[in-house]
Amino acid sequence: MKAHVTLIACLLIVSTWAQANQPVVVSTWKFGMQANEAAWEVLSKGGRALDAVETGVRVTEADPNNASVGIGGTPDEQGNVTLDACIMDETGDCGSVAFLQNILHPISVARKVMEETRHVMLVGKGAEEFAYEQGFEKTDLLTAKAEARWKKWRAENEEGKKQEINAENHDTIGMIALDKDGNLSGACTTSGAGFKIHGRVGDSPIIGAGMFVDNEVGGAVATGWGEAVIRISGSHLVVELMRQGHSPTEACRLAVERLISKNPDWKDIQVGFLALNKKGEYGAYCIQPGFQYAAYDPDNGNQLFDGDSRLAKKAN
Ligand code: SD4
Repeated sequence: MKAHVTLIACLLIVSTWAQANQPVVVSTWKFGMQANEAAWEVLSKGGRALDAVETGVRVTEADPNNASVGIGGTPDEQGNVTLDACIMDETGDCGSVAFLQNILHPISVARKVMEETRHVMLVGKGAEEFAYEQGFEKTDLLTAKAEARWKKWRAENEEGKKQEINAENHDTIGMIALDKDGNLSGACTTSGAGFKIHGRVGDSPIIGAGMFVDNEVGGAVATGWGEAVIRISGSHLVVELMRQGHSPTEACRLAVERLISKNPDWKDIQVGFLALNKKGEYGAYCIQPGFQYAAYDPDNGNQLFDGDSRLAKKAN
């Protein structure tokens, strides 16, 4: 009997080891390294994935030198910084804000929408008023550097000219975390496409497009030209592909192939997907070379990776 109990205990320990690489946090772009450090502070103390992703992306939102997230973000064609963000937890609960102005941490407003209202998404003036009601302060998000970029752009471009997503213009932070209890959450926050039409909203605050989490399967985030991501419900597609048994990298690759099939202008745009599954495995795939992501896990620490890309692999 005693031997029996010992055997069961050993099996349980081994199966826990084999179960998952956790906690883990992954996020988009090089600045994801810094955001991961903040998220790891939460995860390594046994904290919840939801708290980790909110804490992590707030670092990027507060960085005035990041030209595509939070303060210092590139304005729209009229010179307004307008922000989009969303958050999702392990129960499938989610919150989102879009076209939000004058608020430093849209991700935290999105979390308040999730936790304090019966809605999922608030936009524009309504979202801003809600933020003030929740105690957020009014902040001028247009830095001198961003204003100078806008003035230069205005001098060089006709109004309404299509803005290409290029190396300087795609810095959204998307983050997915798996905590020690095996629960997943995700966050995504951005100032969107630089010099966009006033009122334009991209994929980043759209649950299922810019970010999606299913606690049974995994989570995914998108970065790049949001219009193309919305057309295929990109992050939801990546999660569904993982549900079908594909690895995170393969799921991201198949989603990029789907996106290519629906967007004839795909060679002119950049889109990248990043995914983390329930086992703690992660991977990414993008159209153009150059997309990087950061991953922090207990075995390897915080590392920066180059996402595989379609145009690096095939000469079309
Ligand atoms: C958007 N997807 O608003 C965002 C922009 C972005 O990396 O990801 N930049 O379309």
